[in-house]
Amino acid sequence: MEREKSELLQVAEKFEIEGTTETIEPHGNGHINDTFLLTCRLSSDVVCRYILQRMNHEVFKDPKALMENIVGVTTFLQKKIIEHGGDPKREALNVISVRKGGAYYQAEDGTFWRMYRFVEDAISYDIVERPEDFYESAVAFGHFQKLLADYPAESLHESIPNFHNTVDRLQRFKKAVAEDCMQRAKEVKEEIQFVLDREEDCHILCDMLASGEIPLRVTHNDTKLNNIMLDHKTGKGICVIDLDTVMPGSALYDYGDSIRFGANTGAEDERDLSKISCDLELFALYTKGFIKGCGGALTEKEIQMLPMGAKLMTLECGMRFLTDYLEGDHYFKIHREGHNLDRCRTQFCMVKDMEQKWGQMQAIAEQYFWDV
Ligand code: ADP
Ligand code: GN1
Ligand code: MG
Repeated sequence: MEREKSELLQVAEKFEIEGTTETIEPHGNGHINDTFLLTCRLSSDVVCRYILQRMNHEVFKDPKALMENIVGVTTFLQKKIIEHGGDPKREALNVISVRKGGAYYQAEDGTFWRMYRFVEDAISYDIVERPEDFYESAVAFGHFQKLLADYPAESLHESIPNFHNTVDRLQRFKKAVAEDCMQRAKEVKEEIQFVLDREEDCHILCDMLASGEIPLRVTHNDTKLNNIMLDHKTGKGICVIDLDTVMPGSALYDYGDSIRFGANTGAEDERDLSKISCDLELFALYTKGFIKGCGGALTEKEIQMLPMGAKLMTLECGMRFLTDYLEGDHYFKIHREGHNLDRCRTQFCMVKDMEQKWGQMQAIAEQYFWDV
């Protein structure tokens, strides 16, 4: 560990940091990148903190294109935030450049690194502790989408092709079942059948996007609660983080992914499935906040389809966890045997619960449509 720390500090020195490096520790609970919190000392009583990340380049095959997206989006957001009288140093991610130039550093061992200014006096939650936090995250994710409404979408690289193409995800899932390279399919027959029983659902949003029934927008695509920083003092969603997947997508992806994670009464990897359900109060709160944050931009059809967005993002994520389990856990970081299978089961349990509460979920979405 000490050796790793000194190597990490050497990487940190490649970036335009202020002060002298002091400590570096693993940070956060992301499933994809390796994240570290770096503390630098400016004077005896002033420190400056940064986030150093080893980008997962198995997942993001083209780190250069990825960082072009992030620099483009954060620069755009900073300008908008200034126009709105906000603080661009806190309300958007700030990329720290490499001393030799550029937004990322490639080490001799081939790993790719980037650095952000640490958003101070704010917190990201791994579970909803207070309903109002979930509401504020909804307003902020909706607002984020609104701010990016006129971003030149054609300039964005597709950092992960077909990221929320549920039909494509289904094909990849079927391939993993057919290949069964870890010989795990026999243990998860029930879960496999759960997906196959919902094959038709997987087409709904893709078809609507293709026909133009719902619009393609610039979206975040990974809106779980720990990808937003909430201000300590005001409780407001201050800064949307984890911009790796900002790409053209549907508003329903962003809305749905937040419900999947935050309206669940249990953790994403809970083993006791009796703790898993879709909390309709949280569902209603998020719906209200997201519609408000989008500031009138959502179409009637989109609002009508919000419950479907929630169900399909949850089904898709469960299918992704199951695919990774079948393929030998190479995509999502795992911390125990069967971790991806546990995650898959919570998602499917949540889908089942949503199906039972379908009428109520639709009534809630409709109510907020008329309220706005
Ligand atoms: P991953 O893609 O692995 O989820 P994230 O970019 O979401 O990585 O970072 C992981 C965690 O690190 C976040 O959930 C958050 O708690 C923390 N984090 C990331 N960037 C910042 C930042 N600029 N300021 C403060 N905390 C951050
Ligand atoms: C990953 O990066 P992180 O931990 O915020 C994943 C999301 C999943 C989520 C499930 C790039 O999000 O798509 O919904 O795990 N991100 C990527 O928790 O695949
Ligand atoms: Mg994250």
